[in-house]
Amino acid sequence: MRNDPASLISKKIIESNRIVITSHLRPDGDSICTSLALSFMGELLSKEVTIINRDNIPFPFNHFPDIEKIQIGEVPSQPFDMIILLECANVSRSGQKSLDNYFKVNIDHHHSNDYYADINWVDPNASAVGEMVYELGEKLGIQFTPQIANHLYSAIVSDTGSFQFSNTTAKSLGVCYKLVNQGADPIKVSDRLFNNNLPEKIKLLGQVLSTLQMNKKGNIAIITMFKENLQSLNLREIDTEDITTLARSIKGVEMVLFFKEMGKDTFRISIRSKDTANAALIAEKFGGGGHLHAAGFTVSGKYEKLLKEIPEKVDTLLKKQTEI
Ligand SMILES: [Mn+2]
Repeated sequence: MRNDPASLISKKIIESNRIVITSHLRPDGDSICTSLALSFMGELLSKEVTIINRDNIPFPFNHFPDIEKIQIGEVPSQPFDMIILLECANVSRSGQKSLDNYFKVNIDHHHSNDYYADINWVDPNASAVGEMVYELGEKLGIQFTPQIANHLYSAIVSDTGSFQFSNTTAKSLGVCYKLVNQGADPIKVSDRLFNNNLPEKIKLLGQVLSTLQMNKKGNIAIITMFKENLQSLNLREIDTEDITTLARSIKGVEMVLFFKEMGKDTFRISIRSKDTANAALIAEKFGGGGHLHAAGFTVSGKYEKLLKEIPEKVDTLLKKQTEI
């Protein structure tokens, strides 16, 4: 037996009977769909597989098939043979408190990972954990069913932004090619992912986009969502990623600053960036954090003042980045 992490994980899965899978807090499409695929793979091997996440399933994944398999709550402290943590940089990222006595498997495709588990498989070159779990399935000799193929394909499409983000590689496309051959339906998956909007959401998009401001240089776009936008449309929390994507599509824009009013004179600012513009480095300067192209921080102050000051500071920081 080879001793690369994927082979070690497949060996451990074969030896185990009862397996539990969990994802990070505020789980995303990649971890949710991959956990479903992994659970069906386990069942093909006659394993008893349970998925338990700390946080609820967000839209639109809460309407995905098989989603009822995912339990929300605490992983019990004992009765499983192993736990698989998907995209958790450390145990606390899972929000689970009773994992001390577990045999832990850590599968992640992000750079920053604490290598805390008994087997750590961290591959920053993978587009998604969906791609990694496909490889694991091949090692396990799984006959991929259309159901499994659809979940893994959804995971990869979701994490690559429909093959538009920089994590799209020949390998991720190659895995998707195989998944479609094994029964994944790209049209159905796209429909589930993208054609599920409420009319109110589209109205909100109009309102937020109408706040668009550009800095003088034209490399920073600023949009704002006020509490009253949500209230007037009777919306509570809603995924606003596609609004940012539209602002980022403006020619010459390197970075989008999305101001979200959280309370009186308090704003959460989400940063989305393109190419070499590093969103995480900017967010860190303001006490926040995140990834290369997606990060955020919170600020307090009068909106008009922040709207003037923050983009200026961000542009200065961006300039410094290009000087390095
Ligand atoms: Mn992912």
